Amino acid sequence: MDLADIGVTGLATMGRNLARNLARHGYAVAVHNRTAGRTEELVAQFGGEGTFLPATDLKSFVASLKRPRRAIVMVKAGPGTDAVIDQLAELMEPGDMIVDGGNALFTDTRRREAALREKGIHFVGTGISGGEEGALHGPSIMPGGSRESYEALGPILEDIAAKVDGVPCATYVGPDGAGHFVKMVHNGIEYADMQLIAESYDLLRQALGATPAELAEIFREWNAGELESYLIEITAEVLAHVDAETGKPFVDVVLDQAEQKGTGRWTVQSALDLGVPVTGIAEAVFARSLSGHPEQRAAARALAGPAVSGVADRSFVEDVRQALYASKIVAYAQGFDQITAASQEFGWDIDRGAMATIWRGGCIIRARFLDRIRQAFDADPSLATLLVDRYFADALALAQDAWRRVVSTAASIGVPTPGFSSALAYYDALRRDRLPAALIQGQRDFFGAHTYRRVDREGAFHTDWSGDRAERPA
Ligand code: NBP
Repeated sequence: MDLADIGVTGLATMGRNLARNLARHGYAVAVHNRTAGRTEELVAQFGGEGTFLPATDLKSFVASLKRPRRAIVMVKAGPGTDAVIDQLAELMEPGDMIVDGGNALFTDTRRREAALREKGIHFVGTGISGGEEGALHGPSIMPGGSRESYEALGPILEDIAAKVDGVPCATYVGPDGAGHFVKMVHNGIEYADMQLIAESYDLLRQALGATPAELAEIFREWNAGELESYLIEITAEVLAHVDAETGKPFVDVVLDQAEQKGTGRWTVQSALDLGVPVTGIAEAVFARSLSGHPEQRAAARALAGPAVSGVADRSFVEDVRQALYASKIVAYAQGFDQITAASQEFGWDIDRGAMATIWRGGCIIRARFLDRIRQAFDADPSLATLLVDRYFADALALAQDAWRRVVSTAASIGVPTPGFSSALAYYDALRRDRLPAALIQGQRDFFGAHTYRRVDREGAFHTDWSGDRAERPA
């Protein structure tokens, strides 16, 4: 019997398209789904695209794979993933590989990898971005796990991944949960990027009184410059779209409550644990949460606000473009800081330039700008922050006046721009010679004897605030 090069179990949107992508690249693909109907449907509809080996149960699925076996799990993240992995592990042998291509939480991936390593099975937690289109035509792929497993899997993953300038958007990320961690941060950055674009739209609409169709044109123009990206491109499409039923702009008939599946929230939770200020991502997650509280918003509608609107002229468009670019640089810099911190914490040794390289195509945050990030990390792999790379430092210097005008205009006309404002605050805080954290240290020592360090001497100190206010070494 002919055996499959690789298998996919879980044939909903993502798994089905990934299996088709593999088959289209000439791999014989074993396919399986808990509910057999999906497997039959795949083979009936797309069987002509390549070689599919359908299986009705996991035992025959595993039996149809070449050794060492490579099985990709594409099921809903959570308990379902555990159930499928456990069943596969029972059927597999040392040296075999289980690839989890779902959006698993990286700590779950670390746990699963450790458990399977005991059995000699390679567990490869893999981030896959690009949605259903990406899965079919070339996603960005972020595999973790052992280096050894990448030797067997890498060539296939690189084959089916998106390509930019001939370079595949897939590479080895690092051990155990590194792949899923990087995918999580990718999604967090996606949240921040979307929020910044949404703020640009809102501000221009309020300050200029521009229509969605006019704004679509502005985003189209922006997409021809340094902001060129998939998210700007689709923003123009969404803004230009007209609702067939009402004839109104689509964006005006959609409920203004943004959904979230959880990867943005995970990114912020992990950033809090790691002590990395990912303010852009956090503001984006919170902005979605705020939008989802209609009762509070209805109650607050009567609160006072400024009586001005339509205050800007056309030069404001360029100001907002600059503010968007500068805030975006900050959001990406913060995301890369989070990757750096986790890489150190978990000993992953992640190559940040390589991550920027595999995000250039296939994924949702693909953008021209990622090439600049790759160049920055290639030039200095130990870069303290992306903001100080020459290209980005110059871009921020060029943008900062406009950025400040945008934030102050937004505040004066009462349009919320948490993304722009917090990015600017982060930029200014990082630049500061002295931060008010010194005062906070004093407060902490006052009420809790938490001690402080001095600028002029080594060691920790405490002041006897309730007594003679003398300072003593702690
Ligand atoms: P879903 O996330 O909707 O999951 C549906 C699949 O999971 C079906 O094949 C279903 O089988 C299977 N499944 C479930 Br639910 N519980 C199971 C269990 N206990 N045992 C076995 N199978 C089980 O599918 P998707 O949207 O294709 O996404 C797959 C993965 O890829 C997810 O982790 C998702 O987060 C991730 N992802 C999705 C996207 C995207 O754009 N959709 C992008 C990137 C990553 P059934 O047919 O028998 O119900």
